[in-house]
Amino acid sequence: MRCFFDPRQLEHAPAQELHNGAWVPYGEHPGRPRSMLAAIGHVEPAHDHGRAPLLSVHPQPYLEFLESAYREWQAAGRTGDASPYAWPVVRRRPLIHDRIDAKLGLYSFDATSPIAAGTWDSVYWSAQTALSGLDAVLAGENAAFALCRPPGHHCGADYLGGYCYLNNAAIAAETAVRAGRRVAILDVDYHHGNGTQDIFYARGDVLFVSIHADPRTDYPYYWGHSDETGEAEGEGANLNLPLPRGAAAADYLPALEEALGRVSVFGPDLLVLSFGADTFSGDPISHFRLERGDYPGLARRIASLGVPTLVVMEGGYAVDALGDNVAAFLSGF
Ligand code: OKP
Ligand code: ZN
Repeated sequence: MRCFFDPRQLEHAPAQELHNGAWVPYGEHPGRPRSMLAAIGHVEPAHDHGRAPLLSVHPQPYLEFLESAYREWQAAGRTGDASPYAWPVVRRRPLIHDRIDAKLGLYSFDATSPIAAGTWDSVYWSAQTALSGLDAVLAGENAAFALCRPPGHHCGADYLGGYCYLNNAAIAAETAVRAGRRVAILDVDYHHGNGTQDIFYARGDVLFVSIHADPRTDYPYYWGHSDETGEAEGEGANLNLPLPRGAAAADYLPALEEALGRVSVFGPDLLVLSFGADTFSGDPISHFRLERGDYPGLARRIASLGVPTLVVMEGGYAVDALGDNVAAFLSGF
């Protein structure tokens, strides 16, 4: 399978201060792509598609914020990485904000995603990697793998969060729609893809289906519940299939059958698969029990739809096992 990755995606490397004052890499770090690169072997660099496809999902002021946030944080005399800490939740109203601290809260929904010196370059090239994988599928490949990192499925059109800054899967999906394809998105990361859901929630022309840990117990808590079915034109084009903690392959497979059934009825000619390997039993922040040996079969079942598929990388934090788990999954295509 053709695989895509750009070395600039390694530059995003926020640090996290522990209670004892020590600094460690935070949860989503460059060791993740390194593990996948070691297992996959051959990757092709991304082509630069410019900003237009990013702007098809994300508004210009949000992109300007992402690109300048670290610089503005430093210019304000702050040290370390820029990270939101105050949000306009109570009696919010539209205001013009100049202060970087205020902008961070305006353009985020949580505090898990710091902006460091290399963040903009990494997220820009992560999106370009998704677009480069899409080119391969549009050109006739049955499947391609976009080794996107940082991931994207938690961020919405104008907010970051959950280690995500640009929604790579949504950018690829929207670009495919504009190329005339009928697009379904299937999200099999452990966590609900709340950002992708939000971007397409009122759209009937793009199907979003997600299998994930029940948000009553797991991040992102406020989205991913089974009664979220879409709105307006998009009513019925959103399907959430939450599973309880502890779910193993025998529990996962029926949900996958239901998800694929819905995808089949929708009748896409292109599938964007948001793939997270954090469904693995050994994942340090997740609680499903899929094993490496389960991944090829899951992938084969998805591939059996016969729909050209762009696999977009999302989460997966058991770093030592990550590359081999991803390679196992890709071997099923
Ligand atoms: C991103 B993706 C850990 C809290 C982590 C954020 C999880 C983001 C997951 N102490 N909360 O969906 O894999
Ligand atoms: Zn995840």
